[in-house]
Amino acid sequence: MTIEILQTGKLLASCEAALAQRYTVHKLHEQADPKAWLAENGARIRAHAGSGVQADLMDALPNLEIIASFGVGYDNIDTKAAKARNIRVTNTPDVLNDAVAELTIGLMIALARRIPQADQYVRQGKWQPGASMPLFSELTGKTLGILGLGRIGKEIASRAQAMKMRVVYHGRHRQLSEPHIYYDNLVDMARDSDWLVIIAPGGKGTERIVSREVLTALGPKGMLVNVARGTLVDEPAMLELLQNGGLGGAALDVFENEPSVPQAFFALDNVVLSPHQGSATVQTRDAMGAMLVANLDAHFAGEPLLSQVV
Ligand code: NAP
Ligand code: 8YV
Repeated sequence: MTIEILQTGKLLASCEAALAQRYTVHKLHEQADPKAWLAENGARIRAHAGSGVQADLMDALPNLEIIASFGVGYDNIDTKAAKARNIRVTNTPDVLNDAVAELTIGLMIALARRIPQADQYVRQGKWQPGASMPLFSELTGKTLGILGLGRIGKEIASRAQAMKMRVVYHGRHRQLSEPHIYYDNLVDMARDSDWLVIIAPGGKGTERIVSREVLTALGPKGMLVNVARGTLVDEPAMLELLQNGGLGGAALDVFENEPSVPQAFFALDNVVLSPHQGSATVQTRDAMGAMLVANLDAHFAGEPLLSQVV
């Protein structure tokens, strides 16, 4: 008898194929009446593959043993509820560090040099004899404050150093093995930085920690990059400061209510927008899918999990 598992959303094709080879996969998002399907079949489900699992779904799956999440961030899983029900939770750390760090540096250069705007300038025929775009800034010699010097933050730091930037960081703890200057206060770090990159986890503990005060401290020449979660930033305050010159610019891969992005951002020249693409390369997404599957396989073989968060 094969093990029955549940998806509640579409997954990467290579990941879905690997799951289908090993397990009987049910797709809740393809059911005409998901609630009725759960009532009838929920008790047979032993694993969830994907992301975004809340307590009500756990209750509808009384024999759920494991939630194998696609992604390193697990702010969209109720880990407290999982723990209380003895459900294990896994994620996909490390395999995406390089891809996210690459995109971060890419967004920084794109914003500093207005690469998307320059592309539009040429395409729209504005590059005429005698015409030129304004001069912009560069990364060289600037100070980068990293909020969250974790697995991905460290990869961003080493790439930023290759861009001849000075790196400082803020987190809840000083990391003695790191050579960069530590700030225990985020406002102070923002005040001393030219760039602020956000790469700490989402969830209740970090909600809007990049407050109006932090953004104001970063200031009119300051550049913000968010590749973590939209929830870490006071988005209305950020928008207002970008509009009135209180903040120099922003490169945003994540948003508070994504994929819905406030239209007001579209009118701003000091902004670069990206649709949550941090890990979005074939090689990284394949590796994330393989890790999700490997966690399920380990669980059902009674072996140690690769990456357990609960
Ligand atoms: P990680 O290794 O756990 O690092 C997280 C860092 O954040 C740690 O250095 C931690 O330091 C700091 N931190 C945690 N809570 C904090 C708080 N309340 N205040 C200040 N700092 C805090 O995580 P990671 O693997 O680098 O991933 C980071 C996040 O990136 C993920 O959770 C995910 O949301 C996001 N992400 C986004 C994309 C994308 O596509 N845009 C892709 C992958 C990941 P302390 O413990 O010292 O506080
Ligand atoms: C997404 C991410 O998970 O890993 C994370 O935390 O934010 C991304 O890698 C990925 O876009 C899948 O939805």
